[in-house]
This record gives sequence, structure tokens and C-alpha cells, in this order.
Amino acid sequence: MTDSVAGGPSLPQERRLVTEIPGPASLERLDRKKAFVADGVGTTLPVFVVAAGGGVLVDVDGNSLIDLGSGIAVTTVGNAAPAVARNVHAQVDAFTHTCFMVTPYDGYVDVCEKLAQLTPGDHAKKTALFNSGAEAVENAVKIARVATGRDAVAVFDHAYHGRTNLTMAMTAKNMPYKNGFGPFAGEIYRAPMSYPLRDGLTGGQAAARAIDVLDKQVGAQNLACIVIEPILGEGGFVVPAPGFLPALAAWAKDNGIVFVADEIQSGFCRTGDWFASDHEGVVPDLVTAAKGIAGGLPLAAVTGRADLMDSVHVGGLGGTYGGNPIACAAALGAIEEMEGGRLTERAREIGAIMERRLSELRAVHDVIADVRGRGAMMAIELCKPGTTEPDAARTAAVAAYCHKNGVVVLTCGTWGNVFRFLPPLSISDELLDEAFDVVAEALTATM
Ligand code: PLZ
Repeated sequence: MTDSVAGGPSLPQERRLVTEIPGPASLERLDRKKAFVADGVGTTLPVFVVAAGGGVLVDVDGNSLIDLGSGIAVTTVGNAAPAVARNVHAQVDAFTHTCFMVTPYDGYVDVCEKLAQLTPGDHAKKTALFNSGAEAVENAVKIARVATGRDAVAVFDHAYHGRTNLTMAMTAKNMPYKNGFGPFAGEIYRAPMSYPLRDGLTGGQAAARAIDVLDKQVGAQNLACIVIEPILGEGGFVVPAPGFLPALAAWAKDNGIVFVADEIQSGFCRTGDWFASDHEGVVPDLVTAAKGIAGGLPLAAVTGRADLMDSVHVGGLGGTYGGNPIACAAALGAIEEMEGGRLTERAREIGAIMERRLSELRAVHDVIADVRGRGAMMAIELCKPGTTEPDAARTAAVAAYCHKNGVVVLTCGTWGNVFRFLPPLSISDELLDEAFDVVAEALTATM
């Protein structure tokens, strides 16, 4: 065991490599991981972390790495962010759990009130809290089914919604999420997503194509809900063509289908708006949120039209830990950081820097087929030059170079050929620039 080291924004904001990555102390721990942790739980970059904050992760060997992943879009306000840490400490000292379904407490209701204000639309809204993103998605489907009396659920190509049985069925990619884990839940239907690089369609055309599939293969009258990520997360940070989401939302509305925006990865300031749906003025019936909501503590939510939320019988929604008081205290701290730190604006600034750096790289590296994203949710897709044939091998090589050189980068996409850049919004411009210098070196070194 390692003694804890103070993290948060006061950590030196620097990339500092004192050993190979991973270093000897991490390698020793990797042996213990191998002995005691199930192999099915993989690791992208096996350095063992002892402290983190601002824009860095510090490992057990004393290396300080630049974080462009935020623990998969979670530490949007930064790691050990001051208001999160303060609220968590206070809550731990007061009480750690009662189970909201047994005896309630303010933090849960406070988070629900905040979500009613922050999610798109000014209609009457209610919320139920859960532990993980997958659990939120499952509950959104449960609510939509009860509210409509229908069974069918529409999802999209490249979608990621989780690893539980229902959400595995909703997730598109077989390896590693689904392989061998069937049989999957029924009544899940997949429609084509708007993917501008690959289909060249306008938003309206792509929506018409998806609607035609759903109308002919399922029937609008059988659909309880459409569940969609407004910007794809694991599926490749694909931003649908303008007009795609509004057209789908309008069709859902006309046909009594609940429109669910899965904002688990794209929500909470990541894209430069509170939610990605805001960008095109889409007002979903239900929104699922998790990840960035609570600065690293496990919390998830379904927020939506009060009439839909209240269609479920009393006792029909819940779970032992859903809306745990410590997680709620953390969420209130994270929201305080977002509001006080004007983090939607910061996400846009970070997005502008990343877009400039990535566009410069695209001009010299013809392996970069696409630069896309919004705010602090940017990506490049790597393809064989002049084609849209995915280049996963080059992507892996560039990632390995970045990792060895102290920059935490994440890949994604159905073909594993997309780099997604999603730094904490607490990162400095200097660190961000340094990280992209390393990405540039990596692209050159792997030519
Ligand atoms: N919906 C849009 O991005 C989680 C998954 C990492 P949980 N994405 C990261 C992995 O390999 O397990 C995610 C998401 C969207 C749902 C989820 C599921 O959220 O909190 O991981 O259950």
C-alpha cells in the first residue's frame, strides 16, 4: 500500500518523467494486479496513480503525466477539485448512507433540483438517481416503456450505452463489450447513425434514412423510445450532421415516442454547453447523465418530463445506493465548480486550442481523415491516406508513443482508429499545448 499524497490543483502542473513508463514500482504492482484482479478488467496505461489534479496524474514512481482522458470524461472539473473534496469530507463526517428509499436527505433532492434547472428545456422536470451510466440508461428505458405501454427501443450504429444485459444489447460493438455474453435483451432495434465522414449525407437525409428503417422494420407505433448519444462517445466522437438530431426528435414527438438523449459522456460542460443537446436546441423527453456529474464519485441520473417520470408506480424506481449522500455532495461540489469556474466557456476555449492543433496536424499527416468534435470533446480519425479505410495499427502505435512519453490519450471508435481528446477543464493552456506537441511527435515518429 502507498501512503496517500495530496492531489488537486496544487500539484505541480508539469509533465515529468523520472522512469520508463510504466516504471519499476508500477510494474511490481502490475504483477499483483495479475495475481488478484480478473483479467477481464483491462488497463489502458498501467501506471498506478497516487495523486491527480489540474491536468496531471502522478504515479507511484514519481512520474507526472498529462491527462487528456479525464478517466473517460469523468473528472471534468479536475481531479480532487476543491469544492468536490470539501463537500465529500463534510458529508463523510456527517453520515455515509441511509438509503434514500428508507430515510431521505437533502443532498439527493438538491441534485434533482439542480438537474431540473441545468438540463435542456424549461418544462416541469423530475429526476431519479442511480449509480452508473448503464443503470441510468436501463431506467430511462423502463420509464419510457411504462409511460408509453410499448416495448421497442431504437438505438443507433456505433452506440455505446453500457455493459449490463439490457445496455449490452443497446451497445453496438461486439468486441470487447458483448462477445460471448449473450443472449441479449430483446426488442432492441438498430438504425443507421449520421456519420458525415463515412456517409456524406446531410442531417436531414441521414434522419430520413434512420426513420425509414425504424418505420419499416419496427413501426413507429411500437416504439417506446429512441435512445441516442447526441455526440457518440465510445463509438468514435462522431458529431451527427446538423439537423439530424432535431429531425429525429420531431419524428419522435409526432409519434408519441420518448426521445432519450444519452448525455453520459457528452454532458456537464464537456462540449461547451451544459449538455450537447443544447447546441441544436434539442429538448429531449429524458436525459441520462453520469460521469462528469460528480467529479469522480459514482452517480447517475435520469431527468425528464415530470409526466413521464411520474408514470412509474411508487417503488418502481430505486436501488440501495442510488443517490448516495457522498456522491450527491460531490455532485453539488462539481456543479458549484462548473458554475463558478464558467466551465462551459473554458470547454469552448480548450476546444478552440485543440481544433487548431489538430487541424495543423491534419495538414501535414494525411493519415488524419477527420478532425471533429465540440468543445473539450475532440477527436481525429486515422485512415489509410486518401481513403476511409480505418488504420487501427497506426492509432495503436501513436497511442503507445504518447503513453511512453507521459501523455494519457484514449482511443475509441468501432474500428479502434479514433483518438479522443477529453482533458479535464482544469488543465492549463501550457500543458495542453505540451500534450499536443507530444501527439505531433508521435505522429511523426510512427510514419
Ligand atoms: N452511455 C454514452 O459513454 C460509459 C465506458 C467504459 P457506466 N462510457 C465509458 C467502459 O469500457 O466500460 C457510458 C457512455 C454512454 C453509457 C455509459 C455507461 O456508463 O457508468 O460505465 O455504466
